[in-house]
Amino acid sequence: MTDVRLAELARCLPELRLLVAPGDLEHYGRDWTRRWTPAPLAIALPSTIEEVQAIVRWANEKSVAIVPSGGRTGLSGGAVAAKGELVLSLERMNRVLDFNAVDRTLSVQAGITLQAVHEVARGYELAYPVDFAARGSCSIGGNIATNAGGIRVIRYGNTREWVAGLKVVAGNGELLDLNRGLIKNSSGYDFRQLMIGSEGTLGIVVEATLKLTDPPLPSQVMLLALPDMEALMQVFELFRARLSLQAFEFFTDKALAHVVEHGAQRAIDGDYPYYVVTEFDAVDEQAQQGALVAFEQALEQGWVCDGVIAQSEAQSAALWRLREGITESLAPWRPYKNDVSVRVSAVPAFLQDMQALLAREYPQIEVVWFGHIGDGNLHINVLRPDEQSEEGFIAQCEHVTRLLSDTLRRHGGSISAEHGIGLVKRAYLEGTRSAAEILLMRGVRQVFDPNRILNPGKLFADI
Ligand code: 2HG
Ligand code: ZN
Repeated sequence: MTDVRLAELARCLPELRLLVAPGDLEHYGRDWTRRWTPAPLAIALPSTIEEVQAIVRWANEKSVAIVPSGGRTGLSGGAVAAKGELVLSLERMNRVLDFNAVDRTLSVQAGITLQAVHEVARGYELAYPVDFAARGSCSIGGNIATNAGGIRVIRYGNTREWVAGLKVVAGNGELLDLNRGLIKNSSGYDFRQLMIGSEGTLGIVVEATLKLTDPPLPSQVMLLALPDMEALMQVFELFRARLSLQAFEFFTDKALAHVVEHGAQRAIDGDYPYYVVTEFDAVDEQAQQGALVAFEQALEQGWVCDGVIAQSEAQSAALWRLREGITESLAPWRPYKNDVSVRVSAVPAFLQDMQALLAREYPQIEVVWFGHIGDGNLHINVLRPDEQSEEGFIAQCEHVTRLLSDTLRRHGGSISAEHGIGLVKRAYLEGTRSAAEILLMRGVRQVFDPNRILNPGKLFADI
């Protein structure tokens, strides 16, 4: 270990696991964006809160930046370490600490995966309802840092709704025990909520107390084929009025082509431009009948062209794969991603403007969109043509994102619905947040992390 700063860290914390092998630096220095070349100083894998605190104090003394790291499944560069930072991975802090049956809460260390939380909750005949495709690798700490959303927000809301308490190591090494699982706590500023979505720039989440709820009711999954974009919101309104929706997700024919190419089973014959996967409570025959009636009404109106209802768990999983497998099927292209949102009522007008913008600005480029339309959240994945250079492609996408940011501003939307700002979107923050807000955000950051050692350069340029 040649770096003197690292040698000192190793001396203060002889038990701390530190990695410096090139393969480890590469593995832990990047997230799913794959745009930046990883170049961290080293990787620290603490196993206790005390170790995390000591690392943060050392970083303050030595002016070393820290990149907090969970499952690194992020899509905005929030966990990228490309400038000699110390990656502080919570990977070893992945235990369940406590289940409280009366409070219906589960306390966990930050490095536990979302899937493990689901499984533990299920074991207690309860549910942790935040869910999305990266569940097997993403960590709860990372979910909290980005206020992750996913496929059940329409029913259950974002991560923010499910955090009853947080333990956080602030930028000065102080341990904060925030809200302690209380349901009611009207005692001033709620720092727990401030930490959620702060992308590791205010503190390092080390433990979380999560709220659990009743398991979802028996449900059914339906796939619908739609003739046009207008029909999407009409079907959504009809289904929301008639059924108790757990999810309402959409994707285009282009997304379907990729996911099928990647091994998923096509469930509807014929070519249609838009598809919806929806899941709804179906407790009894009457509820199932209600779904068929809604479907038939949509058919009569010309809002849907075709549809299938899953008849088994395996068929439900196969329909979900058509939606959940999209990101993985596109990964080889390393797409440029936008993750935008508007209020649900603004979706039709926004979509019109957005469609026109993308058609005008990306005439020769494949653009794949899909997302959580019932939450007003759309994912746009832009695929680089083989003949275009990486730099030229990114420059073009950044130009379009600037225009998209203006469009979003006009529609009162957000440049990041659920993936976070990270490095990818920090140049567009002012399209979504006012100058006064950004100034206050910087001020808050200064209070929690006076030496700016926590994830500098993420969320906003660190000046
Ligand atoms: C999803 O909804 C994820 O599947 C990923 O948020 C979105 O890859 C994307 O753009
Ligand atoms: Zn999403």
